[in-house]
Amino acid sequence: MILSPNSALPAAIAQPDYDRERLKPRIVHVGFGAFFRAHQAVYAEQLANDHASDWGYCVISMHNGRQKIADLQRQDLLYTVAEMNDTDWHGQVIGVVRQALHLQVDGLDAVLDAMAQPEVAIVSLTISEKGYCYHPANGQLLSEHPDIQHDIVHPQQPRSAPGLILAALRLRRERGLPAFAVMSCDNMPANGQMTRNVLTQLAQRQDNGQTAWIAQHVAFPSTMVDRIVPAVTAETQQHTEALLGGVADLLGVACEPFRQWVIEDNFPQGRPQWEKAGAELVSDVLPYEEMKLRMLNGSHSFLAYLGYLAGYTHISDSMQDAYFERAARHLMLAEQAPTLQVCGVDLAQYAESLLARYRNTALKHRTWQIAMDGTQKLPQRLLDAVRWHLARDGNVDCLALGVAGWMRYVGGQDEQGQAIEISDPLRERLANVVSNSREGPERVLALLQLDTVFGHDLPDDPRFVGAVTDAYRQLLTQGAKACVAGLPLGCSSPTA
Ligand code: CS2
Repeated sequence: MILSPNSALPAAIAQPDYDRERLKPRIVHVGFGAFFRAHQAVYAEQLANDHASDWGYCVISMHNGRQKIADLQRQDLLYTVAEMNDTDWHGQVIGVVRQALHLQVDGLDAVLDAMAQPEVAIVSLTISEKGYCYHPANGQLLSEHPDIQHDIVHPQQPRSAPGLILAALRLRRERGLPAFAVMSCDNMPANGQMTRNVLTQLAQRQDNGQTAWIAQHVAFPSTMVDRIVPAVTAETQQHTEALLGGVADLLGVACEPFRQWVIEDNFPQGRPQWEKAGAELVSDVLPYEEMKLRMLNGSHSFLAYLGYLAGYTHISDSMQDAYFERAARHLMLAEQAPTLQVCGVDLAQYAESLLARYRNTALKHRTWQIAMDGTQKLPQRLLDAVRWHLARDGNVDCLALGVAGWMRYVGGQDEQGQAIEISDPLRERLANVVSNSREGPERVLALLQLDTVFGHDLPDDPRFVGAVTDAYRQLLTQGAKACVAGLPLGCSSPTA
């Protein structure tokens, strides 16, 4: 039996306590992944339950996730979110999705029509870094991306998410409707500004007179989103089924109890009252985004690469190693925190709260999962802070070891000589660089030539190149565990 509105669920499971018919799909969300289900949808659910909000969602998947959309439809657009800590799980059924479409199944016209409904005020996105088709090192449109090349020539048949949004905006304009706000909920600094850059540059290349209209009418609020939502496993599904008293949920997600959302308050066509569900609406999100990207995501990536190489399957496993915990704390406080400008946050306390979240053994957050897409993640997670320190002649030991860990990881073989399955949009390019360079410093130099990751400045900086090469050499000779244990962590760091 699968989840439906008539399922008899245990009393402990919270269920929609509002008339779902009353909700309108006023937000179209592109990217119906686990993160959206466990984050933004949960805020909307709280608003519908406790504050009579009528803000519902239309969710769209573009390429992957056919089965997910079909499953969602089978479950009358319901699914469960389970919050887990070391001792228990707490489940809640989410009912705010009112419509679900798949670009390849339902077709472009249906998708564009949903995005061009008068009540749509916001299009939000969780398409991961690579979905924006941007250049991670400089934040501009990656015009050589094959989907962008396609969308430049065929604006009416978009393949990329930026192309889809432009086509929907064009349709709204033709129908005489107001624009919608475009809200990125992915982990990049200034994600609103970046989304604006990408859309505007693609519109310019398409050359159909949309650029000025976009500049005038489309808002691109930035956001900082935070909740650890590991990929769903068979174990999660079984656990969810037990929680639901034997009812199966094909879309259940499980996550940590913590959630945070900081949103730039810039929604000309209106927005839900997210603040009533605990979100922070601010005028400038960047300091929060940088804090989260560098302290949380930066240490996550560090733990992912070094932890994977050291044989730790999950982040919580790496936290059992006192040297890994010490290194993560040092990275956060000595190498990332000084680079931040956020006010009114106790960063030492923030670091401790992150480490406590990482220790949650129920999460089973795989280092391999976080290690994915490193070419899209390194710039904002580690390299921005590297640049900050280089400009001040500061110490980058941990940051350099994190970068070297990534290089060793994309080499494709772990410390036992077993193959590593690399998942990255530049996978082939990485494999090429690896097979055409000799193991050791030569490989470091070859990987540093990836300009969408390192830009042109870092490969030219002897201090950075030296630090990464040293760390890489040590990784080869001593292994990840010993390198992390041997980090010289006493050094003082400059302050802003
Ligand atoms: C993680 C993030 O997979 C990753 O790269 O670092 O998904 C992280 O769990 C979230 O950003 C937490 O909010």
